[in-house]
Amino acid sequence: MLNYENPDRREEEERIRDENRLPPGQALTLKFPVLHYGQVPPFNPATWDFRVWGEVEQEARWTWAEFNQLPHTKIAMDIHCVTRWSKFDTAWEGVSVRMLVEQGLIKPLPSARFIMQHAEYGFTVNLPLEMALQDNFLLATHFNGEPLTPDHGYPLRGVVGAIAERTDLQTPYLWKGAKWLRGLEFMRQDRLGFWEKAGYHNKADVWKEERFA
Ligand SMILES: Nc1nc2c(c(=O)[nH]1)N[C@H]1C(S)=C(S)[C@@H](COP(=O)(O)O)O[C@H]1N2
Ligand SMILES: [Mo]
Repeated sequence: MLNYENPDRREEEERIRDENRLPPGQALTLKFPVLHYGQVPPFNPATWDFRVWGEVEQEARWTWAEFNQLPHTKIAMDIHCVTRWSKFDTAWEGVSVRMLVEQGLIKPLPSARFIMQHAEYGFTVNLPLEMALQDNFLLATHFNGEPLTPDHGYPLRGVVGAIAERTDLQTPYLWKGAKWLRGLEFMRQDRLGFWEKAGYHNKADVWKEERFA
């Protein structure tokens, strides 16, 4: 997958390593590999919705048109895949869960401590609520200024990565963001998502190399 002979790639990797942004066991890629289980789902803007339920004061349901009216934000992140590729300075745009909470659009109950991302075809990913509220977790609609491509999660995906110089944030591997996301369930107790049940590490910290359980 990675072209180790590409001099640009090697040079870039050295620069990034010098900046202490290359986690252990990772290699820089200039490409954007596609990884998922199963098929790329179709998208119908007339029937698509995004739901919020569980440990919240009030359940929410937004149509695609409504979702696009929510406040959007942009962040740049380094993303790290458990299969050992990392991609640096990727630009994302979308909706921040923290902002939804701050603006009262989602009101988690005090009992809410974890979230489950629910995607098409029953795919799931769990995260501590604390991490979903960090600046480095986004419900993303755009990558590098363009709508997501179908194989990267169009129209909406969770995405999580490292923000350079924000050493205060925990950074999990990229699988902790679900492509083709359709909802968030707020939970009292943790439950394992799809890859976590398959043996991936529940915490998935890239700096601790928490790849597999
Ligand atoms: N719906 C869905 N989302 C998913 C997955 C999946 O199998 N299904 N795989 C995860 C994994 S293992 C990775 S590494 C990233 C890959 O994202 P990318 O294809 O945009 O590189 O998506 C994550 N999100
Ligand atoms: Mo992955």
